[in-house]
Amino acid sequence: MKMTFRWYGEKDCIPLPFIKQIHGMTGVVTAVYDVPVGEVWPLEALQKQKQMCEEAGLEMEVIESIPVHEDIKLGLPTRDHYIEVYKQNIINCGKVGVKCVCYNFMPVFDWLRTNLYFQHKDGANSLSYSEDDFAKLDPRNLHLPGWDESYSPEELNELLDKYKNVTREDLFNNLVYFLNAIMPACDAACVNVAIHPDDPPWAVFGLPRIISTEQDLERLLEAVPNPHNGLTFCTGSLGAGRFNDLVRISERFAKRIYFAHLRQLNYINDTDFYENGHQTASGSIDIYGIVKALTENGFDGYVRPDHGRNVWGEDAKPGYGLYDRAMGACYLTGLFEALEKGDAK
Ligand code: DNO
Repeated sequence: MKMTFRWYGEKDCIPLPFIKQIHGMTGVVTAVYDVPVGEVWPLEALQKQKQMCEEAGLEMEVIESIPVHEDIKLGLPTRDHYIEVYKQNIINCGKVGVKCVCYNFMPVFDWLRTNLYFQHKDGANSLSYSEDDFAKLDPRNLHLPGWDESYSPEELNELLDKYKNVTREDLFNNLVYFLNAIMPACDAACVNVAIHPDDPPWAVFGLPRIISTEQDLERLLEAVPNPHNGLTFCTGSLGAGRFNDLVRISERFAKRIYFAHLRQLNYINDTDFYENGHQTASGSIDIYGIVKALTENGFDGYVRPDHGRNVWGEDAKPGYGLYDRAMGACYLTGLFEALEKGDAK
């Protein structure tokens, strides 16, 4: 296990030396942020990013994410061009020592929450999700909390129209096509790709989602058995679906989980939840059981404390403050140490 911390590059308000001060931290998870989706990340940009990390005593072995162009998800004839670009990005990542690339295959939208500042009784705040609030959103006129509004309303409408006839099956086939096409680059560069599950793990706005359940993960690994094809195990994403047994998923797929995002959720009712500090006692996700299942079943990947709260007056990028993620990292490092040494058996 290697403990890592997400760092949003030079624009992140958290300086690298602060991350280094968290004991047990081996490296950061980052990306090249200023190149549009579907273009090659210049090798120099990756080298510069790596150098900054190394100067702070941190590794840069995980990239989150290289975004997948929508034409690839849609299966359009232009996808082959964007796949070539993706392959080049993997090769460039390999050249600077990256070992794992996280990506997702969610159409149009990435993670979705309805409130970025859910107030806790103790004064902290965190992200939360309410089904009623979600139902009020209009995907064609959207101002989503945390969504970067990277499309103009016209572009968004055009894109949503393109997905009208894309079924779950089509999307899955397009994912398999993409993975089979990039595997030779992964083999050559010694890079694992690790798909991030859907967040939340169900279809939203009528758009299909295909990486939401244990069966979805199994199907994907079977369809593309190359060991460079693996998983990002995000407890906050899969855990939003009460139907997912996260301990079982950890047990079954431990060896193909190359990257674990450990995040705590507190269920309010059958659909709604808020995020919380990482400790098992702080919510509905059995973080201890998950770490135990991972360590006992051959997990040897990267871990990062995922979404934390804003505490101690911090007003950080939602989910990505320093303090609570640092506390989470220390808690998780302790759990892993005990379980890897077998003391907790
Ligand atoms: C949210 C993140 C996601 C994740 C992407 C991976 O906080 O976990 O945005 O980075 O889905 O491609």
